[in-house]
Amino acid sequence: MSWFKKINLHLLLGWVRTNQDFLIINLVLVLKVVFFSLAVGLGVGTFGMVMASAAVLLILSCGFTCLPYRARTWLLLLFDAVVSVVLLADLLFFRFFHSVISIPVLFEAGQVEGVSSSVVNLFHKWDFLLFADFVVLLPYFILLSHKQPQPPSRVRRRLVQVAAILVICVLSLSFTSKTMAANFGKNAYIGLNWNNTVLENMGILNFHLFDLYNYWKESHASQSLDNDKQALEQWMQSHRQQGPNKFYGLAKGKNLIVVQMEALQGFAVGRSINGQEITPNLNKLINSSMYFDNYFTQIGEGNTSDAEFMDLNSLYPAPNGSVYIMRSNNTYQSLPWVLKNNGFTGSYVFHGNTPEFWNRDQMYPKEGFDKFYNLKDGLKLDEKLGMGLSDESLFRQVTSNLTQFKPPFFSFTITLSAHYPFVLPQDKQTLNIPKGQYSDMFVNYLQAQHYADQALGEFLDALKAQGLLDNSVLVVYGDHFGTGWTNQDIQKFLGMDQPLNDYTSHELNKVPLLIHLPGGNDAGVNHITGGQMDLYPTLVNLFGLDKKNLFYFGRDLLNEGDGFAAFRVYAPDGSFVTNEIFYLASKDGIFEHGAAYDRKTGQKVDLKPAENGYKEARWEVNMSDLILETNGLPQLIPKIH
Ligand code: GP9
Ligand code: MN
Repeated sequence: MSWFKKINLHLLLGWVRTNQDFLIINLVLVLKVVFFSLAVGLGVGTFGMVMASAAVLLILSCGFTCLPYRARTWLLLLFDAVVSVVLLADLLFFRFFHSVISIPVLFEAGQVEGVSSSVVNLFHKWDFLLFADFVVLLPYFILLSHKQPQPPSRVRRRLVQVAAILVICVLSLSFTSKTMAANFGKNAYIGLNWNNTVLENMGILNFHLFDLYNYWKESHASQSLDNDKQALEQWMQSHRQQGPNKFYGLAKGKNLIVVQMEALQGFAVGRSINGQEITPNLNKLINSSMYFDNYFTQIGEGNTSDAEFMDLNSLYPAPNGSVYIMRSNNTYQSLPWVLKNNGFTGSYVFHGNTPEFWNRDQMYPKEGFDKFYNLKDGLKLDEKLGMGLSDESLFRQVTSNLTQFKPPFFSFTITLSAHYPFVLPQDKQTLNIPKGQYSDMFVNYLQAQHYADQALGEFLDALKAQGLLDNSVLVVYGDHFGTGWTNQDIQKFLGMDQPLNDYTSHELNKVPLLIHLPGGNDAGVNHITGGQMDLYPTLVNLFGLDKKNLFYFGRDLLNEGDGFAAFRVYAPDGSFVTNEIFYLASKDGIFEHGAAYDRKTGQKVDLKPAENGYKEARWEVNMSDLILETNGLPQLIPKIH
């Protein structure tokens, strides 16, 4: 007990009393970090996570204790407010994207305005707890700062105390990160957006520090394609040879009309509710189209813009953030460029929103579009729905422009009315669904898709009436899944006898893809597995375009046998699907910790057959990242557009 006696208990209590504001704030913030962890479904967190979070909070705030009492009280409250706002922002972001905010995403803060109605819907009632402490702490701290005008200890002593706190906390943090590295290897610190290791073991605040450090390191590293250029060239050479070139050049000379439908998820297609078809027009179109029912969305955090980017370039979305925003200065060999090199007269893109959204006004010229019809230029906002122009009006205005273009042209239309939170005015909700059958969000989603389908039907009629359908290849696909409803909604709607699990919920990330050829030729259902990366090479083959000067990661769906789609962001890097198996990688980046499922039985199977696919998926996304980071396409394609 002698060591204990040496500590002057009285002194310690005195220190606690004079520093109670500092201790209370940090205790409250640690509780908030635990609240965050619970709210995003990671549980209360490990002991290490709580300690590491406390350590980083103490490091960031201990300097305040050197200041005069009144200043430090207010600064501590401000510190509490800032951390609470960060946690709330992370929480809302997580509910939408299933990941926390990373530095690249901050470049996209401008998008928040456009989706503000979506943001409001992301709040849960318990979120107010993140700010509830201010009700008590604000009056208490004001009182305290009046009662204790100056801290008793001298400046030198206070500095020693701060130094002691810093040393203890830094030691504890390095211990936790060493333990983590020993358990998970250096993988723990890479791919932070899909890799939960830091988040789970060190907490959200340390995650942000690591992310900041990674960002700083990457922006100072001189990345180069040199080491991988040869491997990429060789890979592409054999990749180009794949398949027997079936349907090659079938669409030569025709127009290409592509429609990307907002949040159109596969499960809505071909289904009815209370005897009413949800997408009757699409269902009819399927009968006269090549229909791909195993086509997956492969988007990352760039949502709609990622779907566009893959469709037009066959490069993967960025590991975080949106390529449209972060890589709009690169040179691309996008579909409009390739079509132009092959005799197309022009490429036109239509979207009923402001041109800045997703940085489209910067990106479209880079992708080779000749004109972007948007709310500031070319489109009239004569009927507003949700975020912008109604789909019906958009299609009307698209049609009147298409009739003016000289064939063969490429037109690309991106719909908007079925955007989250899917709320349409009463007169546009034409499905009869009694209240209480499903959650409001799910009902609104079905109504919105039904409305978008009706608008598409009007567009099809107009195309037919103008004779355009006979001279064009029409492509329709969904950009990504919808969100916001409950798993019970889906289970009930699809008549599933089991609740959704990790695997079955990923199977739901299918979106429809239809390719309609003039006269409804070669129609039929094609079960090949693929994803949005594959549209570009499929069209390149159909239109008989010259592949020599192209670099793409996707596969031609009309000539590929096995089927393959790799995922990121919504499943950890390395996840992929083929005709037979679905491999879901683990969030710690270790192959053996992932799970492979037989797609026929839904049962977990041996991992061995997934190994090659895993390696391929990791290689492809890493190489795609490298190409984007180094603006590498001009090096791989000598005569780029
Ligand atoms: C915005 C629209 C919606 O213009 O494309 O984008 P999302 O929020 O789905 O990415
Ligand atoms: Mn979208």
